[in-house]
Amino acid sequence: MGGYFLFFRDAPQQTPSVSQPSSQQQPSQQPPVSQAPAVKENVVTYTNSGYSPSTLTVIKGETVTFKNQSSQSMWVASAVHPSHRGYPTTGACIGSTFDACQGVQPGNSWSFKFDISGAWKYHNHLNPGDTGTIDVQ
Ligand SMILES: [Cu+2]
Repeated sequence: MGGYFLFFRDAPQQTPSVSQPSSQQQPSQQPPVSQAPAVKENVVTYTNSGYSPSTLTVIKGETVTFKNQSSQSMWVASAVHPSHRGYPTTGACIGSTFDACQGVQPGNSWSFKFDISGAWKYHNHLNPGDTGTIDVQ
């Protein structure tokens, strides 16, 4: 008399794998965080009537560009003429490093980065009556 055994293989339970959404897409996507900040340009324009604006306020560490749109050369230099020692740095041509150290031709410009807080007066060394102030905060 033959018998047979039924072997029940205890197969691992195959739970149906929960199908996950391949990528959960958020309805509201955030814009990229690393957007370059809008470049704020600090410009002083020099014309035959002088510097404009006469006082420019900037943040410490910012750079100011002096554009010569006059018909004469423009030599931006720290007050006080002629020692140019108002801006408290040294090592340039006369006194402070806040000094173009040469005439900037019409149509050209000269830039300086202000790392020290204060209200810094300057003038056109070639026409010392033309003055202005950079207020560094
Ligand atoms: Cu001067």
